[in-house]
Amino acid sequence: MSDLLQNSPVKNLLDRIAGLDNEMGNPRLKQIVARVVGDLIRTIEEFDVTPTEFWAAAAYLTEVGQANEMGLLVPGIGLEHVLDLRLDDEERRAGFEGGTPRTIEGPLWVDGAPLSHGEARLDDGREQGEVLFMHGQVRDMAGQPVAHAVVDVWHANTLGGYSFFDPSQAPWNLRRRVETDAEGRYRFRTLMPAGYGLPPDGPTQRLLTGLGRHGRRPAHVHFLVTAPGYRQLTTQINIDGDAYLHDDFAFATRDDLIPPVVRHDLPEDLNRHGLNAPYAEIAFDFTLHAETATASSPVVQRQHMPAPQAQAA
Ligand code: MBD
Ligand code: FE
Repeated sequence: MSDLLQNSPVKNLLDRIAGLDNEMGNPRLKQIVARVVGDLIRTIEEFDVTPTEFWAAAAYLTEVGQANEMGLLVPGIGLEHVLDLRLDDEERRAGFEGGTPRTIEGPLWVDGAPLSHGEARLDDGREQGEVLFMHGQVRDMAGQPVAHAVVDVWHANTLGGYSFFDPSQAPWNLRRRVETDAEGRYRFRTLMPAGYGLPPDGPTQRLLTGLGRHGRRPAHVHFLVTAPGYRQLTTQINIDGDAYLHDDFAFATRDDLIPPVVRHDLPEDLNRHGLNAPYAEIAFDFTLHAETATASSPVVQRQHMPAPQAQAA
């Protein structure tokens, strides 16, 4: 315990800082501000943080905001994953066991991707790469197909960049919403993504470098699966075999989210798809929980990083 906080003038100061000595404002905000500012004071004391160090930290947070990297810093310091673990716990307590595991949304989803029925092609044909067919079924916990679920999918290109954030890609490249058919099935053709790396000169990477860490993610595909009457699922699959599979800077890899990648090179398979190079196939089914009247919603409201070209779409 901190000596400074034990002494009553500082304790009194903390109450005044957080407005605990007045009747106005928001009680929950006051409690949380008192805790966070109190913990900061304790940290400053314990590590004898100098004013110069403190102002460097303040300038750092300013830079994170100016670079629009809050959405990278939060997963990088593991907090987005911690929020997932808390949602998991809450669901377990509410009796939701099993189903496809959630994992972090990340900062790069863009609302309103083009909607297709049953199947889609995600890439716009401007890039060369390994063709990937991904398909599966959306089912409920009883194994029954969920027709008309919407599988919103987004992923990086072969260089690890995402449309709207990577100006070299056309709007909506590698982003679609695919509505499941009467059997709950979805299917899409795309290009095998590469892993993502943090902007090397940005503030998030600078912090991680100071921690002796890299800013790499394994190759992955993001999903937001929604269906009326079912709990929304935000998840990802990782590409098996990636060097960073279990070394993700964002801590998002989960055991049930690493489906096998099947490689095809038989001439009849290539012909069937009109391809002249080997391709990859991933089968992955989503299992959703039916929504109940009492459980709290898994839907997370959050701001998204500004997507510079969103208007141009
Ligand atoms: C990504 O593609 C991503 O998924 C996360 C979580 C963070 C940065 C980039
Ligand atoms: Fe991602």
